[in-house]
Amino acid sequence: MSRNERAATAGDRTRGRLAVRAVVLATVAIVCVILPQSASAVVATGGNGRFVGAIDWVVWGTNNQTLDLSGPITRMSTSTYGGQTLVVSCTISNFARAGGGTPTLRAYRSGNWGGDALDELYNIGGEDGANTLVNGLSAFAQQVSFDFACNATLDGNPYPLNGLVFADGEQSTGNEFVSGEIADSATWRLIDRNRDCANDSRVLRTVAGGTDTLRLDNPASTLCPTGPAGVAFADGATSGRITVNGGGVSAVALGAVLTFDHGDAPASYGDAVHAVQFSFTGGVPPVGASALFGGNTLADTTQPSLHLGPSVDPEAGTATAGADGDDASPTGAFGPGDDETDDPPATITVAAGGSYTLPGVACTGTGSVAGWIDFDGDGVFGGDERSQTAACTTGSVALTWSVPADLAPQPTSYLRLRFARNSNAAQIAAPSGLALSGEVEDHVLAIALDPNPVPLVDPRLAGLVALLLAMIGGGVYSVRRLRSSGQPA
Ligand SMILES: [Ca+2]
Ligand SMILES: [Ca+2]
Ligand SMILES: [Ca+2]
Ligand SMILES: [Ca+2]
Repeated sequence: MSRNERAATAGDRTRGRLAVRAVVLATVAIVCVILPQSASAVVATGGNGRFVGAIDWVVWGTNNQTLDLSGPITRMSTSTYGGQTLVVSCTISNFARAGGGTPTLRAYRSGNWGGDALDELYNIGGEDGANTLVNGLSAFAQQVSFDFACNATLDGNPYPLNGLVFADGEQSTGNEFVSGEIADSATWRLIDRNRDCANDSRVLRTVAGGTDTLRLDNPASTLCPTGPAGVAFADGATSGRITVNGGGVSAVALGAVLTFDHGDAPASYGDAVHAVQFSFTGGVPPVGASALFGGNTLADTTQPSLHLGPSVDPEAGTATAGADGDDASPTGAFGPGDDETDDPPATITVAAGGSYTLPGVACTGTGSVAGWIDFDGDGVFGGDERSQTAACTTGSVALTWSVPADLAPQPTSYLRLRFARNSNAAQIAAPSGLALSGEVEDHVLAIALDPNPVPLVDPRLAGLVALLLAMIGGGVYSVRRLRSSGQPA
């Protein structure tokens, strides 16, 4: 081939590759437009926020990705709890730019700007440049408004979301702000905030025309090297309208609070999961202008109505040999880290065919309690290792087991306790799986063999035995009488 032919062939190959690439890109683009993007739930794994691990942040794209605002954008996050699939779906739509013109929104990674505070509170991989959590929606040098609406389903059935998280994802200064407008039947609560100097920013709350609008801004530009910035919760609202005003860049972040309690016995015992829905109290900013730090307090959580022991706390689930992963979780906004303080005896002494009763299992709320003990030490809670179902009416219950014949004394075994609303009692028939209320607690214990077991006698048999003994006793008495009277026995 001549140099020219080679060049022509190489050019054809390049054009061919480009054509194929264009078709692939067009196909990907079409798929992205047609299908709502679905991905695993994204929660922060680091940061000093009060709800790290509990907020499912909506990820709108890769960092700085420009979003196609020609139609609604839906993002779905999927997580699995006890074999059931929870899908949180959020849609933004009806985009408008103040003053006319084409609105532009980009996915934003808090930390792109060194003054951002959200990445100090909630991040993956670290703060600032190390953060890989892209949970913001940013506008640059324009004011963009849009509707948002979120819902959740569990295995296809509606799952209640109590509200949505709304956060300042960048650092607001001058005319910059993020605002959220919800129905005034719902309640704005401040749940988190961050700054690294004394300077304060502003919270502006406006209630008018059936709506309640919260705006986070900093018109005096009293900035810290980081922040100040706030995080709020739209309590009772899962839809509304957001406005992001960027002088330079400004960003908002949205998320849902998902809280579940998991067992912490070794994984072989199965994943016992309970949905624990906390409510918030307090933290409502005053109507009008107030200082984010100086004029406000943060909301507190309220314990769910059902829990074992003093409290329940949510966590991702930490199976450990000591069944203490939950016990060791740090104290936070959901209460004490160790919510499993009512330990069973270190050693229980039992005999095969006997019974064992664990008294004083503390429970708050009205519901059903059941327990499992791995009596045979096979690493599984068998059907014959379950106690009865005890009715809790707030206080405590006693759980009783019939000890299986294949009892194996052992230094390390496990107790699992599950508690659920009576309407969810069927969900604690098994030692694993999801229950929509209550709590699971796992504890370690040793099983010792009782050398002198009290024989278990069926009450009906006991009556028969007493009768037989009476008859035998009567016979001996008659023989003695006959002997003492000199008559032949
Ligand atoms: Ca827990
Ligand atoms: Ca535990
Ligand atoms: Ca507890
Ligand atoms: Ca077992």
